[in-house]
Amino acid sequence: MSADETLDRAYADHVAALRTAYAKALAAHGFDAVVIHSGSARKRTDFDDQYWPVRPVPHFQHWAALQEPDALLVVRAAGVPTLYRVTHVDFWEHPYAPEREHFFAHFDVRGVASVDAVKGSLPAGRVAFVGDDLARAAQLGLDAVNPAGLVRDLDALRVTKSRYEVLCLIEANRRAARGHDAVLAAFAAGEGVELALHLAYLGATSQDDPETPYKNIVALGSNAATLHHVSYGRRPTEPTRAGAAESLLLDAGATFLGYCSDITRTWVRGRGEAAGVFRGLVDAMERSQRALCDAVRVGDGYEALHDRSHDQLGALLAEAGVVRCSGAEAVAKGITRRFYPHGLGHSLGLQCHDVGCALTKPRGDNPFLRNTSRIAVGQVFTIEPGLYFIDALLRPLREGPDAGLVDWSLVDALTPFGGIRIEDDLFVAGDAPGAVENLTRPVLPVGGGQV
Ligand SMILES: [Mn+2]
Repeated sequence: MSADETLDRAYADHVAALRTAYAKALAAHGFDAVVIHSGSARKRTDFDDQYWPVRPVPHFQHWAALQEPDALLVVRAAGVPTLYRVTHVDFWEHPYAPEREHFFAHFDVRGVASVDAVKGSLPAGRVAFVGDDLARAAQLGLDAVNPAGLVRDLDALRVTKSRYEVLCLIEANRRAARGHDAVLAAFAAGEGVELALHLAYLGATSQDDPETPYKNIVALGSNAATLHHVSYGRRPTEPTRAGAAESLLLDAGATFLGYCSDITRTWVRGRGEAAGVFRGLVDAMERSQRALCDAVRVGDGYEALHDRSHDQLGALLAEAGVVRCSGAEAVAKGITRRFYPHGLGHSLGLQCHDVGCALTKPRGDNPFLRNTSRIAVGQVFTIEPGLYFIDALLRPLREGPDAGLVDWSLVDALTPFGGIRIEDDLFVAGDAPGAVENLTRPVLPVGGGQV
């Protein structure tokens, strides 16, 4: 079977399962049908006439890989769903053509002149509206807008991924890998302008900036200490100009049929004492990240894995001499949380931070953890431990009673390198220990290191 046939068949199973699951959810909440609106273009500001490209609502994309405003999918308790597409007569612009057309055959597709034209064709009975343009719900005369119970059940369907969705996530990883390879090559060749690296990534992945799953994080040197560094430098950095050692943190993904990849790599070029220590830390973080990926077990809490990432970071900081206490003490005193403030990872799918894995709050000392679920077959999530030299977070430690537990001259020497994050996307394919598939490493084998 060709890859295209495999994807088509997997989609047929995906949509059949969705129809069954939607019928159940509709019945559970007393609805006869649901209208899912793809979305509307949003204005960049109220004071001009420019719009952002539409990013379809995920419930819509769960069915149809169609990046088109004002498409309406009507799903009833039984029968083939109806897909209404507004046939725009617009000589200013028109929407993206879908990358693949495999989904059309699974819907009763109808062209309409406007959203208003759908109103008379809505199913009888109680009809819910799911979407983010509430004006459209009003236009259609629907007042059950994003009903909480129904939306919760529909979101739950996105937590475990179908074979089709995993194939899309694999392709999204493959595309992102091309970008990471291109940026690494440019960095290795001496490129020291963040904007140039960002544009190289877009070019290699054939993505326009608004199409990426999230804004690329392209950080040279100390900018890596800004966790979401997206204000790219437009001139060569100081170390590049001086021919000194430099680090690069690239956190960037790609989309395929609406599904996202989310990958981070950290590199260092050049030599010198501090660069050597930093490289050693990158290598240690790489080993730690791989060990965490290997430790994923069905039935365990993800938060326990996050705690384990702090234990490993504590050991690693002690080993490198960054802390002058045991790793366990560094964790117990909250020191590792000053070097690694974010969570170990998050659910991934149609949204970069996908739904369903953060239904309960994390413990108070893990405020930014976005996955508190029990690890289950079918989940896709990231594993992305980090280590950073963030002045604002380290200052209270430096000025507090535990200051003596840190080698500050070493911290100061490492601060120009910003930080380290290594991130892969994992699919829990089965409940045996070896049944967790890393979707990233087959296409991007190394997490970082010296170039
Ligand atoms: Mn991530």
